[in-house]
Amino acid sequence: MKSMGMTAVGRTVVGLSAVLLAVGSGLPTAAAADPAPVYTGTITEAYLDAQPDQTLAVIGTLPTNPAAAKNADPIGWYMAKGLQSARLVWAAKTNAPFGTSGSCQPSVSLDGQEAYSGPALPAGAGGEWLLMPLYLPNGGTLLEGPPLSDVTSKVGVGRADLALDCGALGTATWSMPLVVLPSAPDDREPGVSIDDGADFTNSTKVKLHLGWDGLLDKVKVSNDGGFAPSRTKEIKVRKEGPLDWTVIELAAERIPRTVYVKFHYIAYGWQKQTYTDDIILDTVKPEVVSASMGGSGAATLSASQRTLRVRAKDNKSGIASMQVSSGKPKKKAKVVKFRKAVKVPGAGPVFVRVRDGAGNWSRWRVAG
Ligand SMILES: [Ca+2]
Ligand SMILES: [Ca+2]
Repeated sequence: MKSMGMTAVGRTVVGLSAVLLAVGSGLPTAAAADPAPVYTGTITEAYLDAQPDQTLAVIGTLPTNPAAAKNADPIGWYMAKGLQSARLVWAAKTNAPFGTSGSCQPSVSLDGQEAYSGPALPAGAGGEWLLMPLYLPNGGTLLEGPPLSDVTSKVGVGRADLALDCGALGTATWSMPLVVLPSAPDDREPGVSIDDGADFTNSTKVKLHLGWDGLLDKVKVSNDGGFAPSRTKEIKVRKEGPLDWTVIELAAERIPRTVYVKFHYIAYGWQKQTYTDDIILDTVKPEVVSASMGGSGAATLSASQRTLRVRAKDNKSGIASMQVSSGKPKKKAKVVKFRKAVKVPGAGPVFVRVRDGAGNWSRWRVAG
């Protein structure tokens, strides 16, 4: 019986590298703003794990020496947004004498709401491990419905409180950060797209659109392929939507700006693979070289229309669109695809400006 317990625990621990030790003496409570895990109880050691899943993980190792806690791996309960069910797997050590039996009552609350109130499970002290069905493949604690779905309906950080009350066999309680991470976008491959795949930008401030396929907890983003510290930032993923990033300003505008990204998954740590994307930075405004008005021709007596002929140039991204405005330059004039010849009213001044592929506008030019 003992070997069965050890095997089950070993599988659990290897599966997700999730080891939590519940020590006899409690640890100092941290400030509520940045919840630190707290463990108390009389169970001498306990494992808490989650079903192997890309959307759910409980991680971390708690040192038995409280002084070392600040150097410990981060401990927390991580779930993806939208998760509808979670199974926790428990195992515990006791110093109760061999043959002591009892039952273990698991309880789970998420952000202060009770999330599990299942039956107590029989357990017995067989050697040092508590033998109980809490770590069997379909055992443990299954959480479904509200309050789990309430908590996972939005991305954010809260608090999870878990307890295992095994009476004479011992008790353990965990209080740990509850982190709901963004779910992996299902329309993106793992990787990065600067400005959602735009070819050009007119600003060094860009948005990084990421795709991934697990519990993405943090990313390293760099403007350097070797991830030199001065060019690299580690960013925790705690919000939905693209990440803000600043590409470097180079003297030579013709070189594309490349961004390098590495992913950190909760269950698997830092990944070796580097994803990259590049974009061309074009901050130079295009120019209207000439704007000339052609008459509508002698045949049109009413002269109700004229033809505006425009020549424009851009250093890099090219001319993409234009505005033509009668009477005075109007920023609200309709933006249309660039054309070299445009019909305009037969009388009055006409202004034109052009926009390049990166979004830079030229100065207005009056047709003459
Ligand atoms: Ca790109
Ligand atoms: Ca340009």
